[in-house]
Amino acid sequence: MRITQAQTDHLLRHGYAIVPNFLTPDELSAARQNMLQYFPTAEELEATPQRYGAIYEDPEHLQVEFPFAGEALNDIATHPELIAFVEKLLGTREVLLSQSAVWAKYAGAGGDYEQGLHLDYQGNTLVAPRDDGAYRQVNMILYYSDVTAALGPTYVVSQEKTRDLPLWPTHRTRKKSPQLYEHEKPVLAAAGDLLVFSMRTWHRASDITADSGARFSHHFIWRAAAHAFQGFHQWSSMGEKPEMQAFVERAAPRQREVLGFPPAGDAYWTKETLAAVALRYPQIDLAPYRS
Ligand SMILES: O=C(O)CCC(=O)C(=O)O
Repeated sequence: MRITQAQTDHLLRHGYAIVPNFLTPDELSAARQNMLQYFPTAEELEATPQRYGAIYEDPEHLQVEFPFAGEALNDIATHPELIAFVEKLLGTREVLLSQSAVWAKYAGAGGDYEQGLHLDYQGNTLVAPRDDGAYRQVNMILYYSDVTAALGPTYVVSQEKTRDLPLWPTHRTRKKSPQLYEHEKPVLAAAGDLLVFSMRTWHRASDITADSGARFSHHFIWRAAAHAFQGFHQWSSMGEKPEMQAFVERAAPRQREVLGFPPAGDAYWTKETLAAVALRYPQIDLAPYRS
């Protein structure tokens, strides 16, 4: 496993863990290439700002959601190492990708990226987060560029400092909760590093103070399939997108399963459904579902 037991122990104790070099150099390079289908490099933006008016109009919302055009970002979102880690942590094989979005931030584009310390659960569960077993949701940020102190690092607060803090309200200002901010730490990351954290972990994005450069990141949330009171996306709502068509046709069965696609052996698969799904996805290999 690329995420070690020591890193898992750190996550359980502090509510976050940093996994250096989670991605191989080839995976990182493919992810960066894929990002460039959506966003220019910092150099390109600085050299030809006139081409990218939309970036300057709304620099704080340069986010794109799964499914992506291309293969690398989709494959990383459904990476077998991420799936295996979440399965182990939640103690169940029935896990779902709940959210996957890439995000670009640029120095000098006029964006204010500073956030207050917060928890993410308001949009991800109808109740309040639990961190035990399959109730846990797993948040991740995978960095596709180096994140120095000046390039908007994520700040996290160890749960050792916040166990007695009520989970509501989910946002705390520096003015009202200065003691919480005293415990925050920046996650200075190299491209390819992964931050794993919990729905109960106070964290925030910070501003880019560098004069030039870009921060590219990929944000994920995972959950157990059993808990419909949790969840951000129902992936079937993206079923009309050509990117989803391409992904479903090309992906391995396990990659499809973490979107909610029925596994091989599921009672859903009959002669009739096999024929209908083959019509919908002409390129899919349905052999695993036939046996
Ligand atoms: O991008 C980051 O470093 C953190 C983002 C974040 O916490 C959020 O948008 O909720």
